[in-house]
Amino acid sequence: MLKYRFPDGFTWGVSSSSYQIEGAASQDGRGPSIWDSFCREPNRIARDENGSVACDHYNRMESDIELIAKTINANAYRFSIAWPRVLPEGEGHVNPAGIGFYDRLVDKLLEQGIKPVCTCYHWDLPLALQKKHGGWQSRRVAELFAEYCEILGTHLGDRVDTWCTLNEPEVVLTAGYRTGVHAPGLMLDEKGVRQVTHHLLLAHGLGTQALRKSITRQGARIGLVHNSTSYSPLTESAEDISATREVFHCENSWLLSPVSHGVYPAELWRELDKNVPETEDGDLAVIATSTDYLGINTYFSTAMVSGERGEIPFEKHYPRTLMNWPVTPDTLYWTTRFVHELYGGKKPLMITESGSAWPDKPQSDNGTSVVNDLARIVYLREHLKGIHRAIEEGLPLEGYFVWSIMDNFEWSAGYEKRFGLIYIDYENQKRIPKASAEWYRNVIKWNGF
Ligand code: GCO
Repeated sequence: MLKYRFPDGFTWGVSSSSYQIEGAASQDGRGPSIWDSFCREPNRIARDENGSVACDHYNRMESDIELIAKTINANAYRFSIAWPRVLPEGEGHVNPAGIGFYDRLVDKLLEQGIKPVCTCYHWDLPLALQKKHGGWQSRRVAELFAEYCEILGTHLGDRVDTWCTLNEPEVVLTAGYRTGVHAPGLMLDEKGVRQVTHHLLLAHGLGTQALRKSITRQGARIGLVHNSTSYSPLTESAEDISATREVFHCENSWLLSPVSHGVYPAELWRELDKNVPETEDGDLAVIATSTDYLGINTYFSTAMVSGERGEIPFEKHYPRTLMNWPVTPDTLYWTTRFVHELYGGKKPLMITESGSAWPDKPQSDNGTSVVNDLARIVYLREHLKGIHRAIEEGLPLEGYFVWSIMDNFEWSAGYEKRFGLIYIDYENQKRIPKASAEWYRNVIKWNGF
């Protein structure tokens, strides 16, 4: 008997991204990305680490997918495609070995009974497009992204179950173009950042249209993956919920209002004054091109109370993960609820990333290496209770993807921050399924816990 039973057909997934796990950075014709270049700049990445080898997944893909099937048996696997592996210059010549790798990956997933969920862009922009056009500062890159999506749809669109156009445009623009802590490491002024946002949103709309016309799989779905800045009411009083919803809208509407409603939020547009982005007629209609679901990535939230804003005293005492993020299990419920109320309409939602980093270390148990990541199990269990509540209340939440399937390159933090259900020993590329993998496999087997 399960205390938390999930609907039949609920999608239990795991997530990863190309630059964080593939390695093989210059193998088989892959062109350089902005992250290959960014990692070579001094003091950008912890311990000057980089993704040139990572988990060597490019050379271990078949055995990795078999391991996912055997140790977790996820229904779905969300991976991303490295644009410069398919188009080394970002445009023009398609690299046969590059698209061939993803062709084999999709076939391997289907052979193992795992639904392929494909993210077209998870931050590894071809360096050639940064040099030639200035990356997402250029409208041309949004158009080239659509051409790239059409190539993906043409080659993989008969088999991929679900497409994600962009992963987290919010993080791309904030970390890549405002604070500069991510590639391409720029610190633009407000108008520059808003123009980058507009081009990313335009890329999502144009990419959706390109996929829609090139994919042939019946019932395949296309959507955006948004990293929500999340808030949870301190109490469930009407006042706290209302105040929290208002802050949630204010912080997420710049991206989600155009995508969902075809308009930039009027108040924020007025506040921006001369810093509003240059747009062309029809842009907002393209950005609002109909999609089939909305993916939400969220890891923690800030507690809010009506009448005041800012840090709640006891928040200092929340347990924190290795990323120093507070453990706030209510996040998934409230984020799902607010996204649905504000932007979702009838659109299905999926939690496309949720997880936690801990100081995982293998121990020997009768000669076998084990990783008892009990904190991750508790994190997953408590957060899934929020998912279950949302579903019980009728919210259209159809899937959950753990970030991440395996430890990987955590961007500017490098490899120290381990998020995986599978431990990676980077000295010898050994894979060790953690206790959380076993726990999650049982959740999937029983469709609940
Ligand atoms: C993100 C990215 C992932 C991160 C993960 C942990 O959401 O920032 O999609 O690539 O590695 O979220 O920070």
